[in-house]
Amino acid sequence: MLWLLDYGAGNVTSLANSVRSLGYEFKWIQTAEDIKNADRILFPGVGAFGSAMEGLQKRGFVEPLKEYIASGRPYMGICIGMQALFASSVESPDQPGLGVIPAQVGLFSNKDKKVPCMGWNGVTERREIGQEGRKAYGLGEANADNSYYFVHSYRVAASEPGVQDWILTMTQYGDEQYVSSVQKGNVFGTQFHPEKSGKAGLALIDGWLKSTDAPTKEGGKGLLDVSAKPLRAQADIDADLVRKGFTKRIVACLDVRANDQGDLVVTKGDQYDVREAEESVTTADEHASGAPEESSETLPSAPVAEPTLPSSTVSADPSEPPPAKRQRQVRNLGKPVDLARRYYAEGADEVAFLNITAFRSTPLRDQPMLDVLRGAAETVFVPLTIGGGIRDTVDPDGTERSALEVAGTYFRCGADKVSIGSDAVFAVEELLAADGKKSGKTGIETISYAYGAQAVVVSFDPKRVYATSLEDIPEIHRSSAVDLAGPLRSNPDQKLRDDLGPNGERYCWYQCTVRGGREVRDLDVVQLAQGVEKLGAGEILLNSVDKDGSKSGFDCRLVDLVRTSVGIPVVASSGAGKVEDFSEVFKVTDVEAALAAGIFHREEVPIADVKTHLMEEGVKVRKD
Ligand code: 1PR
Repeated sequence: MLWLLDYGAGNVTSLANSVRSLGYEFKWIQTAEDIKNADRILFPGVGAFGSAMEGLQKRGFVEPLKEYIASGRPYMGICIGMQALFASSVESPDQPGLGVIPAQVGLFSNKDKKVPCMGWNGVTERREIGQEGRKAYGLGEANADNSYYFVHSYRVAASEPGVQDWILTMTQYGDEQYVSSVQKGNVFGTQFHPEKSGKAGLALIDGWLKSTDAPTKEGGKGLLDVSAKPLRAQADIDADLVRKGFTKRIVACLDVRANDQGDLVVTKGDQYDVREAEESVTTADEHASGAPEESSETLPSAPVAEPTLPSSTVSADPSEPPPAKRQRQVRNLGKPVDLARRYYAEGADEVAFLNITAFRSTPLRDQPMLDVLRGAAETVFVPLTIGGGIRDTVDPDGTERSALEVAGTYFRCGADKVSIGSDAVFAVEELLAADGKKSGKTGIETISYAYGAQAVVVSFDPKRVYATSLEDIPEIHRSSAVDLAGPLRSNPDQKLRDDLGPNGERYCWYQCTVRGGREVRDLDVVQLAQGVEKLGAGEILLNSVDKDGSKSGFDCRLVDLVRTSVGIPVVASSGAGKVEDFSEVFKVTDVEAALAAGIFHREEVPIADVKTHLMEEGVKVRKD
């Protein structure tokens, strides 16, 4: 029997799903006694080193775990589950680790790179472990360019003395080489998340499960020990790491909402208007099932047509069903779980769900959306983000639900990150009003504290406000204004096509909106970006109301503006129409990821074509 260790933080559902998908059963460790009796243990740690060790201590698991490992039975640790093996971590210096590996976990330098490190990277073996060793650890063929998903700020430097005879694989991020997996005797640990690393990750878990199948308490079959194999030449390792390297991510985004028949569908707007251009007749039955009470798809500039009732159908008899009416239907581009599975199979590096009907009720009562997430997490083994309605809410019965509670529910259903929209704008407004003093109470802060910054994405929905001269822009927003015929901030030599306003305006500033673009606020996109970074967000999903659904390419000036304003990763979104749009945004800006919706939903541009094009253009991407 396989035992999974859950110390109560983060997304352990994904690992459970991946183990199930490989045909293995498991039990959750509940007591110290379970550890004593376990045959093999998988520890999927998420979050911070200190809270993980505290969680183990509180449950009385520390000593039993040390004894278990010393007994020679197989142990696999993931992320914090690997870091917990070390003596200590600079993340929580007063909190000792399990001390199995006599070395310390350190912090990435952010001089030449973004921290947290979030994305796909290659690994290369430290020793000559041969085909047999690669098979035992599910590492694939010798020259396989497998990438794995990493999310972390702390790492073990490859030069750390105490870890030398433990290093199984190494990875490079910026100019640092660090330990991406360890192995010695019965112990195996990965810094990356195999349960979120697509087919390569599943193969790795499968390798460990197969090679530790039916072990005995005395060690049994256990694991192949490769820790004494001869070292590879450092020059070969260096060359391998440079060739593999950190990749740019391609994200598929699904805007999900209830249509007029009450079904959850994937929809897609142009400038956030998700209804068809033409009116059509909605039947009486469809009306009866109820359209959302309030939804975010209606922009002031694109009002939904008022229902018009043909006079011949109007009846005064209340016993008759309500008459048919004409209105613009919500665009239906497919079922959320089916589409998410398709994108996973096609090689998407991440999948994001934005619940755009979330205003109408509290997200925790939205069972269909939670089911979508659970359904997707069962078979989609890349990171999943969920957004929409993540804020403090009150149920109709008066029960208060915090943003943290909403996020926690999503994580337990299989989400890896939550995306906060409107609430982030309000939080930054409060922050500015308080002269930059944090309250500690906003959703960003509470979720980031409990689950780590990497779990908190903020989704921006800015709109351009055009001006013919800089003086026409309010002074407070002038420093973040953009010259639409000028160069990029990050790269003044970069030639970019002019992108003037509808009346030839040369400048614009980017104004933040809330409630799906319906309401503008007196906040610019740089204020928002710097504010959410200060509050503890780990990533920015940068939409553009102007570009959404336009297929005219990403707003590279907007992407560059935000990218150069913060140190956290940014995902460029809105406007992708062809493969060249992706190479443009990656080449002219320093953005970490690019997201598209419409072209993927309508099968106009396959994800594989985007990746092939990027590889041809010399942009590193994950090969599936
Ligand atoms: O404010 O925390 O409840 O979050 C609501 C979330 O829902 C926000 O992240 C907001 O961006 C999103 N949202 C609200 N209304 C809409 C709408 O379309 N009516 N969708 C909406 C925003 C934009 C992107 C889209 C890209 C790429 N959709 O998600 O996927 O623009 O599209 P493209 O490649 O087709 O151009 P809260």
